[in-house]
Amino acid sequence: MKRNVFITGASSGIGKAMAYSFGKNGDNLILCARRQEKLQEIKKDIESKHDVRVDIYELDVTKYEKVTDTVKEIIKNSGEIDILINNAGLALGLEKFQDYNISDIERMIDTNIKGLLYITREVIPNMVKNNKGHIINIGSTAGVYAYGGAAVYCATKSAVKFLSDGIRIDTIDKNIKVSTLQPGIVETDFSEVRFHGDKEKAKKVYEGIKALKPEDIADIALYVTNQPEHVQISDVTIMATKQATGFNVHREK
Ligand code: NDP
Ligand code: 8X3
Repeated sequence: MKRNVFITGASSGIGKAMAYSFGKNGDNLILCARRQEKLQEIKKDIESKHDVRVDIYELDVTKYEKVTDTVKEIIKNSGEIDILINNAGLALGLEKFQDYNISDIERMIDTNIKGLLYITREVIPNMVKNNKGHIINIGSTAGVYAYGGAAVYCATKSAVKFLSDGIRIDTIDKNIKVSTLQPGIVETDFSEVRFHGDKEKAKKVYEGIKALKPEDIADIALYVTNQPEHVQISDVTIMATKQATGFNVHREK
């Protein structure tokens, strides 16, 4: 049976790679992000390669009313959501907390915490009613090991881990699985977004280390969802071989 997999932030990086891996696995996809032109291209490409249905929705996860309307529309169009992957997220800035721009702080909290909560709060009642579902939340090694210049980003990803744990407890009597994936450095547009479009600065983050690829995380997400019904993978932390903790990275000169 084809599963309906709803991925937020599917227009680039890890979300896009997950769309391809679940599509290849034969799952129907519900993809959302703000950039529609990117989602259009992904839909066209995946539908041309695999016998799956790809529905796309323009959605900013920070807008609560839009989230409620969109989730209603998705359920009307696709039926049940079997797997929800809360991936949309970002870091903004890398500076001492005392120097941080307040709008960057608010956007990280609004996207990484409130956006994830809005989506999950709208999707989960049906999972509870149907007594079935899987929620995968994308945390980060930043939620496990704080590092300098990223206090707020680290706090948002730590919140993701504890939200997952709390939701898992609250749905313990249902056949609902909740998994947190916590990647280390993955080479995506993440750093370009963090540095407000500064490509040179972004490139340096990935210099001298063979970083993870978005496909590495997508493979693991698929594995986590392909376990027998009685097996729940609660947490996975994934790092490049030359990364030992959130901030301990070995770079070749
Ligand atoms: P990208 O910048 O490549 O992708 C981020 C995705 O999030 C885009 O599809 C973007 O879509 C979407 N997004 C951002 N803000 C919103 C919003 N308000 N509403 C809807 N969608 C939004 O980065 P990554 O793929 O690396 O990041 C994906 C997730 O992985 C994030 O949660 C990030 O924190 C996490 N992560 C990344 C790591 C890394 O090293 N790259 C490591 C650990 C975790 P659009 O702009 O079109 O809306
Ligand atoms: C992204 C990984 O190490 O840049 O969550 O914070 S890191």
